[in-house]
Amino acid sequence: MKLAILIARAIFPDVIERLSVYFDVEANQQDIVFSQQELAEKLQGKSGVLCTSSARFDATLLTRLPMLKAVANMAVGYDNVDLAACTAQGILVSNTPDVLNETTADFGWTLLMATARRVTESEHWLRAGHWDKWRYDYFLGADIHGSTLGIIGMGRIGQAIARRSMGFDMQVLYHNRTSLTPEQEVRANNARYVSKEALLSEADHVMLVLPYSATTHHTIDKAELALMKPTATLVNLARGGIVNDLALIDALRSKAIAAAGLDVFENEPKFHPDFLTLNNVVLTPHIASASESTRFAMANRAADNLIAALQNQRPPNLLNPEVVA
Ligand code: 8YV
Repeated sequence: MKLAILIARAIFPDVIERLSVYFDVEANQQDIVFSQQELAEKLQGKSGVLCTSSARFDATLLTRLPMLKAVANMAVGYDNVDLAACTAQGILVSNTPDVLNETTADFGWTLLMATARRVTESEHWLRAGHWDKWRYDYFLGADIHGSTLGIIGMGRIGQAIARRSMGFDMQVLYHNRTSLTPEQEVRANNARYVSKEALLSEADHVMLVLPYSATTHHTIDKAELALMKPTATLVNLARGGIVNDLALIDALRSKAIAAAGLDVFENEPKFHPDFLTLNNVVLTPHIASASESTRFAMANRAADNLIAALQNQRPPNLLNPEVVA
C-alpha cells in the first residue's frame, strides 16, 4: 500500500504525476491557503507533506500529526517550520537551496536597478498621461555603477549578487554571521567584511539576503535606517520581518533614505497600506525565485526530498540530520 501525502498548495502537474508513482497524493490545485485547522484535518493519516512558506508547521499543529514523517518545504527559507519541534517528533524536514541562487540574485539586481532608477514610478507617471515634455530633472535617480553595494547576509545568494556587481565596477561590503574565506571574498568581487553599522553608513545600496529568525527580526529598524545615507537605496528580498516596515515607511516618507525595493513584507500577502501612498518604493509580490525553470526545479527538489524521506533514504537537503542519527 502506498503512503499518503499532501501537496499543500497548487504545483506543476508534472510534479503531482511524479509523486503519484510513489504515493497516494492529495493535491490542492484549487490553491486554497489552508488555515491551521484545515492543515491539521488534511494531514490526518498523511506521512508526508510538500508545502510552501505559507504553511506554518508549529508545535501546536505538530502535536496533532503523530503520523507525519516528512515536511518538504519548497523554499530555501524555512522560518515557517519549527525545526526543533519537528526533530523532537522525528519528522524529517528539508528545503530547496541552491537551485534558486542565480534566479534570486538576478531578481535582487532587478529590484535594485528599478528602485535606484525609479523605473516603476516613472512608468506609472507615463501611463497616467503626465508625459508632455522632456525635462532635465525628471526622475533623477542614483547611479549603480561605481557605487558601494552593501550586502547583509552573505550566503549563496548574497555571493551570487556580489559576483554580478563586477560588471558595474562596484565596491562590495558585506555583513554576515561569519566571514567568508579569502577565496570566497575574491570571487564575490573582493567583498570586504564590515560591521552592520559601517555597512549601513557607507553603502549607497543595501541589499538584504539573510534568513529570518528571532535573532534577525527587525535587523533593519529605526536606528539602522538612521545610519543610512539620505541618497541610499534599500532592497529586501529575504523575508518580511527582517525590516520593521513601519520604520521603513517613516524613513521613505521623510526621505531619510531615497528609496526601497521590496519583494517581501511583514504579514504578507497583506502589507502595510501606506506603502501604496509612497512613490519611492518598488513593490513586488514575493517573486524573486519566480522563473519558470527555477520554480520547476524547486518543486522537483522538494519532491526528491519527500521521496527520499519516505523511502528511508537521506533527503538531499535534510535540515535535521539528528533525526536520522
Ligand atoms: C519561495 C522563498 O518561492 O525560497 C524561499 O525562501 O522565499 C521563495 O523562493 C517562497 O517562499 C514559497 O515557498
